[in-house]
Amino acid sequence: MITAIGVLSLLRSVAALALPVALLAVLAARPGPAESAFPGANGKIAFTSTREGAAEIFHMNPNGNGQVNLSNMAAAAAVRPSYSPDGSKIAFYSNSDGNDDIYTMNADGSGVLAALTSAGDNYGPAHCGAMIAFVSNRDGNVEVYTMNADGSSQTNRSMNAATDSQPAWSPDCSMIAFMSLRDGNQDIYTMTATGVSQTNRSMNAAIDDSPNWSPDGSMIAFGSTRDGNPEIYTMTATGGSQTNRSMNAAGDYTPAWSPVGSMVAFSSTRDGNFEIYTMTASGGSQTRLTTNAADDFYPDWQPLVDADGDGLLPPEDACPNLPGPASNQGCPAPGPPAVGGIAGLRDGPADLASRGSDSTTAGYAPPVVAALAGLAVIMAGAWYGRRRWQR
Ligand SMILES: [Ca+2]
Ligand SMILES: [Ca+2]
Ligand SMILES: [Ca+2]
Ligand SMILES: [Ca+2]
Repeated sequence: MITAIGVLSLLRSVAALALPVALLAVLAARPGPAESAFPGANGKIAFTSTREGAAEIFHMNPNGNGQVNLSNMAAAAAVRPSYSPDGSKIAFYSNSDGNDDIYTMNADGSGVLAALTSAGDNYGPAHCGAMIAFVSNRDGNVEVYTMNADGSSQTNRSMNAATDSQPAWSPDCSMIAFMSLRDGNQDIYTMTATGVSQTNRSMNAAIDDSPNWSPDGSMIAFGSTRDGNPEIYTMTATGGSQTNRSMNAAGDYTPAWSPVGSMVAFSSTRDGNFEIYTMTASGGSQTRLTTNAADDFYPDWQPLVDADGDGLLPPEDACPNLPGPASNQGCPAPGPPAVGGIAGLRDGPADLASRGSDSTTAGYAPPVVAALAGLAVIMAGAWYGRRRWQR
């Protein structure tokens, strides 16, 4: 069941995006987005949408095709996806247990863990693999916290009486950008992962919010109203070269850098309601990806990483994150980089052939074994996906 407090808290988040600029100025200090951009190939774009009633987390291809509800929280809501650096996990927040708490799931929507937080309202997560940054009001005012990915060691890092929210990791997880009201208006700050060296980087009297670090660590994209309406800006990570990139009279919000670094996803109301767009990092080629009368907002871009060094990326690399042969259930042992890999399969013939006599595939023609293994993975995935999505 959703409590009134949970609904209000969630609506407050959604309303902050849907209200006119004047009200946004008042509400933008409330729960907001937190983004993380990590280097890799460009994977899916996850976002929040109200198209099926309560807010849910969807993903889509970077061209807008294949829009799928990943969270399926039924009557509850799931908001603000944040991919882990290897693209395999999504942190989000939900009111499914009555108040806003941080959850994680696999990037395909499976494996939702129990709430990682409990006391207070907890929202705006930013995943960094071993660590998750998030926002909580548990200590009496809004602060940026970090915790381990299993929910342990929840620690207040901002430690300031003003509102501190919207954490975003630097790509090496050593720094956190965030929004704070401590200097009298919303500005972008940076601090170390343990809260040291908190520094105002945007230094502008207008609203500056929703920071998102570029995958090479050199730039921060953010939202600002300094030119009279909400726009997407970029600046260097120390606050230099602050530049309006979206340049559109409508509201433009919540930038999310692509893992390759050349593109930025964002949400905009320019076509009458909240939709997801992409543009180049300098503001070119602004393109709408969603076309739905409901609100589509809070994009985050999935990094695709060759975690085991075999030269293949997910989804072709079906088991990219499992360590050595002993724990590689259902997956071939990691081998040297594949030479001439087969599209759609984890390993190429050269990789399989290099394993020698300890390979369980000895005696079979390598391409046939690889094809059968790939087919089994695809069928298992399809079965699991159908089972989950039909709930
Ligand atoms: Ca605070
Ligand atoms: Ca400001
Ligand atoms: Ca604008
Ligand atoms: Ca829409």
